[in-house]
Amino acid sequence: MDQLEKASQKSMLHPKPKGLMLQYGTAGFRTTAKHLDHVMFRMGLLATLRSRKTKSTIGVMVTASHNPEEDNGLKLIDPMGEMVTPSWEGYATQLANAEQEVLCSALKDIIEKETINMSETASVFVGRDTRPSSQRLSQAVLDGVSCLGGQIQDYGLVTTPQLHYMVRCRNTHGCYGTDTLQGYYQKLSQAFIELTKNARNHTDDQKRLLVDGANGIGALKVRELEACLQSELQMVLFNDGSNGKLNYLCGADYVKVQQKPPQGQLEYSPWCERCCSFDGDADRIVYYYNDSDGSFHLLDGDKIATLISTYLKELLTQAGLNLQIAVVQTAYANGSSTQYLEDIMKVTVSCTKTGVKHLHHAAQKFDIGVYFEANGHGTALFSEKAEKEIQQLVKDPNVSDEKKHAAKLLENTINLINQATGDAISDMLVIEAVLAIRGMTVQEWDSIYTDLPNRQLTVKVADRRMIDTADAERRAVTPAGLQDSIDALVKKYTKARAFVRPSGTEDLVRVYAEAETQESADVLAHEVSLAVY
Ligand code: NG1
Ligand code: ZN
Repeated sequence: MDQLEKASQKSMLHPKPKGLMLQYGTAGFRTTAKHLDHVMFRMGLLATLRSRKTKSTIGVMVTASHNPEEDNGLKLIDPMGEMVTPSWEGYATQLANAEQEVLCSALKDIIEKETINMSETASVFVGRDTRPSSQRLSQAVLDGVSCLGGQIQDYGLVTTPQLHYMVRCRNTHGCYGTDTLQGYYQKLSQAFIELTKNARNHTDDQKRLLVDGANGIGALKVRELEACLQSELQMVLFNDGSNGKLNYLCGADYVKVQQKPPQGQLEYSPWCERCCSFDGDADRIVYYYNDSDGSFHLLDGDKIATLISTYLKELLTQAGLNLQIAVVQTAYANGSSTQYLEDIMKVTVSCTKTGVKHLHHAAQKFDIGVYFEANGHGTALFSEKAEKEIQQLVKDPNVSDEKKHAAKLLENTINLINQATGDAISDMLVIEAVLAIRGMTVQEWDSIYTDLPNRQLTVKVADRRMIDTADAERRAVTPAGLQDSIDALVKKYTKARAFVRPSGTEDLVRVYAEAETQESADVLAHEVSLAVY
């Protein structure tokens, strides 16, 4: 196996710090950028093997999303643009942690277990975010791919969801779209312009949206998109990277966790103006506005899921289509959102573990599955059956104008959605289109239901793996007695709920609490975090 020996030799140029152990977690590898060169090279090798195994193009994205600028990370993208399958996450961890002497045999192991034909062609798409370390690290990925003879397409600076989109386009041979940035912008903007033709009172004021680019890749890409939107959306970009640090005091994660506006917002925004924040790789989005009394209102992933699912449900009814629509959430979903969706909207709600791959998988079980994490990462998935029925209705000469109109709206909405993964740009356009079609203000959207006050905290512990959870992470199974303590604390408050879980991306434990008042939620979160020690 010549290629493997060459790869193993080349890997000495990307040395692994002895003893360093990293894990492919919920969002791939993620740690300080200086520890990642060897991981990148090896993931270039692994992506090439995965491509041979699947006979498809595989994606490698270099990013650490909402984490600090000094960090970096990597995600592997499977053929349909989804996160890599779990068994290969295991290989990723093994390969990243193999010491130099055993790297060759670690590669051989994977090839044998997966019966990979090394003479197959291989193709890998690579993308990166704007972190200073990303260019160097993505070069290490490219080295890995070329070392095993894989073909490379280096997209350079792209958002994470743009790379997912490219992979899906390539592997569906153009049925999903064209695998270029221009193809992406054209697909989305055409659908958006078609949809906003149905807008009510679409004045310039209503077309205005403030966009916090988190000083990252999303800001660059919003600028590129702008030219295609024919002024149907007038974005005022701030935190565009010109004088701020990536994710620092800005971006979707900051706004969601701190429950306050990002730095810079007030300079641009009059009271009540609609604003949104992307995260550092533009796969998350949250909306917000400041009230005339100065209070801050957050519209997070739960509010987004509610807006999108109610809009889709209404269109299905108008179109007379009998398709099952469901919303997939995690334990972090605000209790009010779940209650509204189940009791008022009569929509099926399912709860999964944190991490987009779990939500994505659960959403695939329905005709239409809308999934969002509360932090704003999500999208909607349409089954083949759903897409076919909608397309047939659009073409059917014997249906009423009302039904045809609803079917066309559904068809354009499908084209506007990035079904490969959650996508801040695509989600933003969907939300803007829905608000425009319904003639709805951000305040009206916000008033659909009222969030229960909530608080998220983190706790540093010696070993976060001592906490094991069940029931979609809503209950702690170990250590013994912890869940009983949480239950006893929760009982003290009205409409309260709390849970703890080990983070899948950082070395800490996360605590979540919600209750009838902000004070109760804050105290409960604090009390629960003390119970974790
Ligand atoms: P962890 O660190 O496992 O909580 C965080 C987010 C997830 C997901 C991943 C990947 C929260 C509470 N957790 O995971 O939802 O987005 O990062 O980015 O927001
Ligand atoms: Zn992200």
